[in-house]
Amino acid sequence: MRLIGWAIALAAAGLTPGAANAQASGAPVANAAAIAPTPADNPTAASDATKAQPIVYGTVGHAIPTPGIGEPDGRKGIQEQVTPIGREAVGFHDNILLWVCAIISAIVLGLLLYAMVRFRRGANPTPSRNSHNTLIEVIWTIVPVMVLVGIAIPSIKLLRNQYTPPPADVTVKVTGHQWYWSYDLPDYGVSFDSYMLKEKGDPTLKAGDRYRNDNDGPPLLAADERLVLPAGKVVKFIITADDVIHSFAVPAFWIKQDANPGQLHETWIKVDRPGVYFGQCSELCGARHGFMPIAVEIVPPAQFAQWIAQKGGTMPGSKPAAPDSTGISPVTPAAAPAPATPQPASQPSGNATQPPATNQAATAQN
Ligand SMILES: [Cu+2]
Repeated sequence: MRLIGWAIALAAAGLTPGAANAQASGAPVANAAAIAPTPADNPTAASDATKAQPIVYGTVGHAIPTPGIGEPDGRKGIQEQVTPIGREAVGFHDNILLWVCAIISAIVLGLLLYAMVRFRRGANPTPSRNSHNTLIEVIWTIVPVMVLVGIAIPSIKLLRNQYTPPPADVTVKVTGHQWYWSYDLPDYGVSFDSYMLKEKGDPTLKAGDRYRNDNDGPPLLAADERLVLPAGKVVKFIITADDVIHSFAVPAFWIKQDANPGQLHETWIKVDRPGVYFGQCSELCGARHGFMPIAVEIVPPAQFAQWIAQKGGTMPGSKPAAPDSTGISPVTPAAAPAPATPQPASQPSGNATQPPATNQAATAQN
């Protein structure tokens, strides 16, 4: 709901032509009631516009988000965490930091009140003229130092865990652009771009363009292509940008990593709970900074293989150490049941069948 508030604010400020227009024309962007019940009013849209193929909500890449999970829903506090690091960090925040803050505040407030009453002019007409007390000075130096050290130890432990990832099962290269994200899974031969889904009334929508509906996610967070990743696997993100500084942030994963041109930064997640999780670019990167959301869908590994096949990629593990016999082996998306038409057209990159993993294995064997 807060998001919607922002949408209203932005629309009011005329910052987003689409939103502004939608609002002017009485379209529902900013209306809570409109957000919830609207059914899948526009599953497909892109009839003749190239990539067609009807979207079936609830299938891989189009899972329906759970309200309040992986997206803001107006509650105060930190989003429910779904990674080990996120849970550790929230535990640290809730069970240690908040208590330390509360206790210190209470003690200081108590001392202030005590001094105000006990040493008021009426009760204490001739004030003490002492200006030093070694014992008290030692105490008020040592105690804060101990508090800081007490906070620093779990804090540094958390940072260390965050920056020493376990070996990765899946590696994703994330590139920030003005103003969209692109994702590469080099081990699977999959590359694609991900754009925000515009609202229905947006005047910049071209004929046949798909627009957002509630099964895609909340306004400003839903993306046309989600990054689909397997549950229970360690996923390493290698993050960069190709124009200005962006930041790849998904609150439910406890990740926020700057994407700098010319640099590779790294972070990781391991999510056991399948679901859809949203994030946003979190470094002011230009006029449409607010319109480059991140949508990650976590699915069971079998469905991940299916998604890879849909994207025209191959599962590296799908041919167990077969490479030596017939030089050219990467025969197969065999792993995947390949549900509908594999649908190439949509990705520009050279992602057909990709031999590199196999070649490596072959050379390693020779
Ligand atoms: Cu950005």
